[in-house]
Amino acid sequence: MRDLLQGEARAAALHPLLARGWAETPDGKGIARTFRFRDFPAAFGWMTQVALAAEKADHHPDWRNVFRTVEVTLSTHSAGGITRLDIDLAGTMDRLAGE
Ligand code: H2B
Repeated sequence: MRDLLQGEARAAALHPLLARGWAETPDGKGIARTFRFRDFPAAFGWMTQVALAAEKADHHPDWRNVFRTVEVTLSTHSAGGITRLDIDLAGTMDRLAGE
């Protein structure tokens, strides 16, 4: 789970996320997406749900909330790049956002 994804495996794992609005960060070590919600309670409620899932997985997002937007970057810091943990957490975030 914490092994760096590289080459074909990385491309295949990223493909569906890129189609849903995620993008690779300029340094190639993470994936990023900005989520927009109806209002602040919706944004913060989603963050709370994600926080519980992240803690359970022992894998945590880098994120920034401004009113009803949440900017997210996912990277496995200990591995120095993208692992299955980031792919899975991105999927959880999308699902909890109703996508
Ligand atoms: N989250 C992320 N995104 N990257 C990590 O390397 C990481 C983490 N490491 N959450 C975990 C916690 C580590 O610090 C604990 C001790 O397992």
